[in-house]
Amino acid sequence: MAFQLPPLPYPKDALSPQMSAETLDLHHGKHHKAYVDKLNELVAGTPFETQTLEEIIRATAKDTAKTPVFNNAAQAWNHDFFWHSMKPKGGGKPEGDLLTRLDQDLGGIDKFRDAFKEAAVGQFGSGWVWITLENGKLKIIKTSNADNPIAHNLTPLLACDVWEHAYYVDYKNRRPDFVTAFIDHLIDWNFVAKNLAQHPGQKAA
Ligand code: MN3
Repeated sequence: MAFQLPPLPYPKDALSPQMSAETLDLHHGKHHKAYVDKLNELVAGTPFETQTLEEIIRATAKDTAKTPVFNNAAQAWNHDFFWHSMKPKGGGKPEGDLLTRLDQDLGGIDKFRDAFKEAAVGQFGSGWVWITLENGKLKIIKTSNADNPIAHNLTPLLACDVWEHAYYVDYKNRRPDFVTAFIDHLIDWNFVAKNLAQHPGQKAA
């Protein structure tokens, strides 16, 4: 059973004007699809064919002979996670346990905004910015190219794609404006809370 391109969790025009239908058409329909198609090509007839994306990512993360498989499996996973990190009329502030954790671990929503933006702008070239869970604490990290938290045994909670293809149609070279719009209008904090709740063993005491 070949890997499939998962559908977007909302209509293509649902994130407009912060992320246009044109961007989603290209980013999901062309870029994300290309990673899935390439992965299928690379794993055909190998044991990876029957594994999950997460299993492939863990198995190939440190194997330089398998870099193309890692890159395409990770990008296939990263993009699906990114689509679910956003929702129409998202942004604002999280609630409940997640808000407490954000206050404790990241110094509150304003400090989070600054640190997340700094990480996004500071990522040289292509990559991703994440909220992860590390040793029971929320943490902001950035990764290059296809690299992701799963490859480092961290738990991803939120992803923002900062490859140029994520924002060039709507923001040209203005990555900071894209990331500000992502934080203020697109983040689905319920998705973050749901991911956090799946790791109760890592909750703060
Ligand atoms: Mn992308």
